[in-house]
Amino acid sequence: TFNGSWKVDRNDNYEKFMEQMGINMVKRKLAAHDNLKITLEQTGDKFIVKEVSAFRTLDITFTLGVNFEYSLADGTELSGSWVMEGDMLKGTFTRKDNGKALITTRKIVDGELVQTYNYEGVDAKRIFKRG
Ligand code: MYR
Repeated sequence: TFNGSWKVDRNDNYEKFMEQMGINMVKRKLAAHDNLKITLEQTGDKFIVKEVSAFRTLDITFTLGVNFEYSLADGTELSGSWVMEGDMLKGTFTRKDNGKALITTRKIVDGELVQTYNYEGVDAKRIFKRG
């Protein structure tokens, strides 16, 4: 189960990914140490995600397979949805400003929540521990 609170522990290639997203160096440096904490609460097909970081606090609700809007901390707007593929959550989002795809997945691996990101050929991961 994904339910519970997760604190980011480490990143893999996240700065390169943010660079590919067009985020400037100052913001990348800040975002690499954003102390992101997400709390996931799944009930059937519905999720409530509480996101807390150095930048902001927000609640997101979505239903698997149903499109919703999400804005990144820098204001970039995405639209897309999450689906379950086996025991993995897969999110397919589109940037509203340029139409390009951002693909993300969440999976529990050895008790950690591994979130992958792909944008325009660059892959990254953020790995969260319970807490
Ligand atoms: C959620 O489930 O947490 C809400 C929806 C998330 C949508 C996709 C998240 C992509 C985040 C990319 C961060 C990029 C920073 C440049």
